[in-house]
Parts: sequence; C-alpha cells; structure tokens
Amino acid sequence: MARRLVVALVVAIVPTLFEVTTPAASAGTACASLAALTIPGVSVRSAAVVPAGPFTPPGARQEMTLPAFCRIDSVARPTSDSEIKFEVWIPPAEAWNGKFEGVGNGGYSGAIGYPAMAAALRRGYATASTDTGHAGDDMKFAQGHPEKLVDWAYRSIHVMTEASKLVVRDHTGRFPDRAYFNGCSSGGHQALSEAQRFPDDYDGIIAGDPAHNRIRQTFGFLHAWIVTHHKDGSPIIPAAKLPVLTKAVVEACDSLDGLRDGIIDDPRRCHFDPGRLLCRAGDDSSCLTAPQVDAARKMYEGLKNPRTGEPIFAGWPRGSEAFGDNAIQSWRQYVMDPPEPMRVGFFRYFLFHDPNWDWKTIDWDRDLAYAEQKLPFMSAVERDLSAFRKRGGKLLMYTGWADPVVPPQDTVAYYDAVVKTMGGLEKTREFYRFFLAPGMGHCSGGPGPNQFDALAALEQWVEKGVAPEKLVASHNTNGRVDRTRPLCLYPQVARWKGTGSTDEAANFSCVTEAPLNGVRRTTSGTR
Ligand SMILES: [Ca+2]
Repeated sequence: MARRLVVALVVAIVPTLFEVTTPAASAGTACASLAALTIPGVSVRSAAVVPAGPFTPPGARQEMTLPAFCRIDSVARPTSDSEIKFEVWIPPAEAWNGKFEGVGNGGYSGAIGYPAMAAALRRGYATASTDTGHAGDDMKFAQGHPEKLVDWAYRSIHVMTEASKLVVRDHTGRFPDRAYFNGCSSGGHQALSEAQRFPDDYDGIIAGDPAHNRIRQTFGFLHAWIVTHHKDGSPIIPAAKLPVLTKAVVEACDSLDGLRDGIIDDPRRCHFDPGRLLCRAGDDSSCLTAPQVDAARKMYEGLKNPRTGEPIFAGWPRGSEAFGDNAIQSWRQYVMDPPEPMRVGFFRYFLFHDPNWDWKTIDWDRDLAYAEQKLPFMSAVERDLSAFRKRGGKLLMYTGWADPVVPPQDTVAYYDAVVKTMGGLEKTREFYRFFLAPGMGHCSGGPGPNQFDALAALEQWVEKGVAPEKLVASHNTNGRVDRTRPLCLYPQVARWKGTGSTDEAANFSCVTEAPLNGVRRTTSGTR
C-alpha cells in the first residue's frame, strides 16, 4: 500500500517535470547548442562533441578509446533536495543505430557508469548513466535526505531515462526507435524496478544478478556477518580457509551433474556438509575448527525468523566461498572482510536515523516488518508484471550460480513467484526469460563460462521476435577462450551430448531435468 502511494506520487510529479517547452526538433540541434536545451526539472551543464580517440571520464584513472560522440552532462532535480547527475552520449548520425541504452549502477553507486556507456557507444547506441543522485558509495547520503533515498532507490533511473530520450530527440530529430536497459547487481535491481514501476520506459530490459530484494538482502548481510565473526569483529573463518572449503565442495559435488569439469551445475543439488572438514587434532590450514564449521553451515543456511522459523533470506550457494583471487570472488568482500556488517548504514541512516545504531539490538522479526512497512520503495519485488507484458516489453534475466554477493536461490525464487503470478512458465517466457550461469560469480568471473552477449540476444527478441532459447557463454583465462557452454533457458540445464570436447558449447544440449527433491524454497520477501 505504502509503495503504491509513493509510486503514485512520483507518477504524478514526473510528467509535469518533462513537459518540454522547446519545439520538437526536426533536423536536430547541434551538439554544443544542446547546452541551451530546456527541460523542466533538468539543467544541462555542458554539451560538446568529443572527438574520436582517447577520453578520460571525470574521476577515472584510465583513459578510454572511443568513437566520436556528443556528450551532454546534466542534472535533474525532480524534488528540491534532488541532485541527479546524468550524462547522455550520442553517436554522430552516421554511426547511430537509432536506439538508446540506459545502463545501470553497482552498489549504492554515486558514480556514472562510464565503462558501460563506452560499451553501448561502441555498439552505436545513444546511451545514458546517472550517479543515482548522490556522490560516492557511502550510505550517509540519505541521512536527513529522504528524497535522495528515493532518487537512489528508483527515481533517478526513470528521470534519467525520460530526460535522455528528450535529449536524443532534440539532437537527432527523433526519439530512439528502441530503448533498452542493461544492468547487473544494483543495475539488476534497477532493471527489475523499471519493469515493475515504469513499464513504458524500456522495450527490452536486461537484469543481471539482481539485488532487488534489497531490504531482505540487507538483513541477510547483517545476519551473515554476525554468524561469521567473533565478538571482537574478526572473522571466524580465515580468508585462507575459504578456498579450502570451495575445493572440498567442488570435489564432493562436481560429478552430480554427470560431468567432472570443476563446475557445480546446480548447487541446490549439493548437500556438502562442512563438518566433513572438521579438524581431527588441533587446527591446521587444511581443516575447519568446530566454530568454523558452524559459521560455514550458517552461511549456506541463510536467515530465518527466529520466532516462526520462516525463511527471511536465502543463504549463499555452495561453491561461492572463494573461487578466485579477488575479494569479490568469495565471501570476503561482502561478509568476511568488513570490520562491521556490510550495509549497516541501511539501518543507521535509512531506517532508524540513528548513526549510533548498534547491530546487536537487531530484532529479526520486528525490525524486518518495520523496514518493509517503512521503506518498501527500496526493493523491487513486485511479481505482477502485467503492465510490462502488455506494452510488449521483453525482460532477460541472468544470474551466476556461484554468486557470493546476491544469493542466486533468491533470484530463482523471484522468477518462480512471477511465473506463478503471470499464469505459468509458458506465458511468462513470452516476455520474461531467465538464464542461470553455473559456476559464474557476481555478474562475471568464476570457474564457469561467464562472458556472453545478453544485449544481442535481447535485440533479436525485441526487434525480430526471436526469443532466446540459450545464451552461449565463454570462459577466458588470460584473455584466451578456453571453454564455451550454453546457458540454458530456466529451468533447463546444459548436458554434454556424450561426444566431442566438453569445452565446446556445440556438444551440449539444453534439457529438462527431474525436479529437485526435498529442496526447500528459500526466501520470498514481500511477494
Ligand atoms: Ca560438474
């Protein structure tokens, strides 16, 4: 109810902001002249042609090599406390593919996604990205600024999208033929939020590893930190032991899918118990102490309501403990390494407005109910996507089965919930398709094939009506492709045909396996 009210208010506000006062351009306004463009609620700060060659975005350490484009740097202020910076990049007429791609953010953002804009531009897209209304990843931005929290949560992407289309029209003389949104992690959250809240914004949407169950995800991080840290704040499982755990998990469960390839196809079928690594005599680097075993079990188990036993948020999948050298390729970055719970700022600055709030006072029951009642706009968990379907929108979602940040079981649970709401799998697939990447980490990386062109697949679907049955993904080592594999349309899985290299996608089929037995559905959120 509260969310509906908030959305209704925004819908009421936003159209009045964007009643453009300039006449529709027919031939297009020269790039530099766009600085004088008038869009209510938006200030164009600069507009200039960037010639082909090296370009160093603001705040970036490395230069990019880009084709020529018109760069428009703007600020949108849908409320008096808003300061939503966004950039629009438009290729010259001869290079423009006639389309627009909005790109998403990571974390709590506070930064324009220049690399994603560069990728869009190189494909001929006009593109836009926003800092989501504040600078930097620190969550203090919302302390005393409730409108900035709304900007971050969903408004900035919508405002950026509407304004960008107008900027494109003014410069090129027409609105984009198609609009796509492409994001992973928080960008995946933004993607689903757009499909749910502003279905008219985009013709096609890519939601990668979506962190859209945001409130419960944050409670999940808090719980994960508490069960994996000593009272002094040091991690119970040392970083060096996480790869030991992954190695044992993969040894135990690799073959369950019929192929020993270092990849666990579906971690829900893996029931490896870390107790198998219990040290027999004293602690050493190859075994786990009893408290370490307990901490690992709780990571897999996830968060349950202590009063009712009801699952609140999924645990992390077996195989996600540590599969690479970077902290993001393990439980380290979001759970083990931080000196206090990750995203504790949610409770301090967003929910309780108390910078001294002590996580030890958390009440999983009362405080979750309070958060979902007070900040429903922070999540994007609506499962009725009728409006997006009705406007002909296409939604492509993917996630990594070894994601150590956003538990893939939660993403699966959301898709299953949408399927139920939207009239079954076949009806849902007509506009919303889901691809799971075995052995892929958070948005990329991992032992499984994790590089694929979701946008090309979505273009085919939106523009040619060819719905993707699979995405062919590649795995790279030192820049060289050493394995390709299809990512199959959920709930299908890739199975080797029995002949040919197991490193070549052509030797795999997408098949439907028997349903999981005894697998408990985890987390549903306010769905
Ligand atoms: Ca395997």
